[in-house]
Amino acid sequence: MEDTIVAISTSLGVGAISIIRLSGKDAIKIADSVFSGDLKDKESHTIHYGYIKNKDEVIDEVLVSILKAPKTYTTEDTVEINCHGGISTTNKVLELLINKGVRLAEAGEFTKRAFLNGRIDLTESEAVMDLIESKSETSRKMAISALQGNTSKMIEKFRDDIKDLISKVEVNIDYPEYYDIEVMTIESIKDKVLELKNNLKEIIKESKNTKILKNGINTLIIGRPNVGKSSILNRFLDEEKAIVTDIAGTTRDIVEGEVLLNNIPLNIIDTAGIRNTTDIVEKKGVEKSLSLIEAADLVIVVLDSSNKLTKEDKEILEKSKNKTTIVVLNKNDLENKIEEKELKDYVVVSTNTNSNEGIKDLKNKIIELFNLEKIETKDYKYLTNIRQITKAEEAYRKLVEVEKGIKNNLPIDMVEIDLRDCFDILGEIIGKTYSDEIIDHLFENFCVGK
Ligand SMILES: Nc1nc2c(ncn2[C@@H]2O[C@H](COP(=O)(O)OP(=O)(O)OP(=O)(O)O)[C@@H](O)[C@H]2O)c(=O)[nH]1
Ligand SMILES: [Mg+2]
Repeated sequence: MEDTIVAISTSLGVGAISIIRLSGKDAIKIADSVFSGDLKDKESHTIHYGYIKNKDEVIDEVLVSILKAPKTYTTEDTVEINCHGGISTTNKVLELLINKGVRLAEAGEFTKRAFLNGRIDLTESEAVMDLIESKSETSRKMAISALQGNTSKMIEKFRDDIKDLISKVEVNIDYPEYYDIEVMTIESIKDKVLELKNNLKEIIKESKNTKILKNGINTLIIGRPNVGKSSILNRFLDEEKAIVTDIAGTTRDIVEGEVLLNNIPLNIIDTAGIRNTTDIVEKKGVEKSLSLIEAADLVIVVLDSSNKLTKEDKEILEKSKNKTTIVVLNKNDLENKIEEKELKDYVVVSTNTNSNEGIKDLKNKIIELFNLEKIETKDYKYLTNIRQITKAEEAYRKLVEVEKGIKNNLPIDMVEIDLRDCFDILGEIIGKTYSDEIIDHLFENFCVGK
């Protein structure tokens, strides 16, 4: 981390201001070399007005912030240049700085430096990206909670408890001659292991649920042609997003839309109607519709209630049976031909997209099925991504081993090995132990300039 890096930290497009950020030991010196005034002897956390110049040519009128180590985002000397927004000015200033010898930052490199320099841990680094990407109030709250260190604190508490257990065990290993003390120790740690195991299990379960809160509910609308799938999507979005006609096979490819339901994004996909067809384009659409079932969190199977259930309807219902499914009986303004008992195993909502009838019921059903009502009261102290959850599951399995070891009267030093493994795995969640490969991979998914 010897070199100085630079990147455009705002999104590149037309806007009033763009911010170009430099970090590293030469940040101030290099900014000074293209600035009209003198930046070198200025105090930390001060802002300076002037021009960015390429020799005698004025490139832009700017404000430059000087932030000296260690109280900066990366903990290194940092300079932020507020230049005018827009693509050409911002790029020109960036080009000038690169010509002066700074290196263009990789994706996430500023945050990676903040982590490697010890200012934030791994869950906090991940929270930075979550915060930038959050699309709803709920995901924002989760991200800021993790960024404030709540996830880290929870993991640290686990590690402290396990460290405690390890020290109890170690006392016995140091005095092997007192066998009855070993028995007593095993007795005394047994309850604590069970408690930790149960707590971790609960956290994993809750964290998996909250993943949906963060990423939204992937909702698939599926059904035979002409049953009213696109009409349902349009009513949900309150706009005529998908084309609706009375010709079966109108939707050929997927149409996507997003709405917030109790502050949770509902990512809705309207699909091509399912039927046997020789039309090559439609056939591809049908295959795509079916393939999307697997990745969906919620499948809305739309039926035309004015027609008896067909073989295709039953096939679609069968294909969605392992998913959270709502069956929509659409066109309820027409005479009903589907008997209630045929759908007795399903959550059913009756709708008419012409009058909007039942759309509110459908939304309420989703709120009920995904427990969205109670979400606002959650305390957001959870693991926030799949990496963290996978590690927690590994740690949980180690605690299961510890429990088994105790039950089977294994030598206490064997039990200690599993406890130590558990401690290390929990450390990986917050980045106490890490490999360069994992860290590189993790920050690759960040945006440039953060
Ligand atoms: N009577 C009645 N007609 C409806 C209702 N909903 C949709 N329709 C009509 O049914 C026809 C098909 O609607 P779409 O929304 O295009 O159906 P789809 O399922 O998306 O059809 P494909 O894209 O072809 O698979 C249109 O003529 C709509 O006006 C309803 O609740 N009642
Ligand atoms: Mg359609």
